[in-house]
Amino acid sequence: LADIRAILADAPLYTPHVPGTGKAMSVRMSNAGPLGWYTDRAQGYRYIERHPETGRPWPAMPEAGLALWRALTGYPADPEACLINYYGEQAKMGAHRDQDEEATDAPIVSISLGDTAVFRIGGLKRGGSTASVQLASGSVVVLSGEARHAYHGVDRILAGSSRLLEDADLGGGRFNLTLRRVTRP
Ligand code: MD3
Ligand code: FE
Repeated sequence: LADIRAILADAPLYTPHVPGTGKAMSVRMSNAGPLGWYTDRAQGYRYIERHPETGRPWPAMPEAGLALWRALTGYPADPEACLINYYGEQAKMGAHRDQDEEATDAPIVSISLGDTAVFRIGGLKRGGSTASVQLASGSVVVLSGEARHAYHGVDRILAGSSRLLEDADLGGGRFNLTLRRVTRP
């Protein structure tokens, strides 16, 4: 959490926008590492090297995240992006697949802090059966193999389920960090 606060002090949370419609997403985001995930109305989903508002390079990838990646994945190269999602009480994320990475063989490591999320995971095609899983504070999930390319989303946040973020300026909510290899090593 201290690492996240230091990152956000340099690279503030921004509001991403859906390509085409320009609708604001309810999740606010920032990144650490050489690349950061970003989307706006005109240019859509992509990885960029600098914060869209400050113009500065993203802050360094947190060492604790790198250590988790190396211990858990066995992947022969380090992650290039640490996407930080912040969910307020009303935020959610619709069903989608993560497909903006060229390294399609690399897993994704997810770290959750703060309020519990009701997460949903399906299969490789939209509209199949799904399972609901709660991601509580401290949950670390490695998405690899077929699951890496499955549809998934966040149905809702269980407001008040964790006290971890409540004394902060954000006043509760949830952080999720995803570590991603973007380019092919
Ligand atoms: C399952 N984030 O940022 S993390 C995302 O809780 C995203 O903020 C969610 O989906 C969150 O793209 C979920 C867990 C996760 C990450 C990637 C996956 C689950 C996944 C990729 C494939 C399948
Ligand atoms: Fe995702």
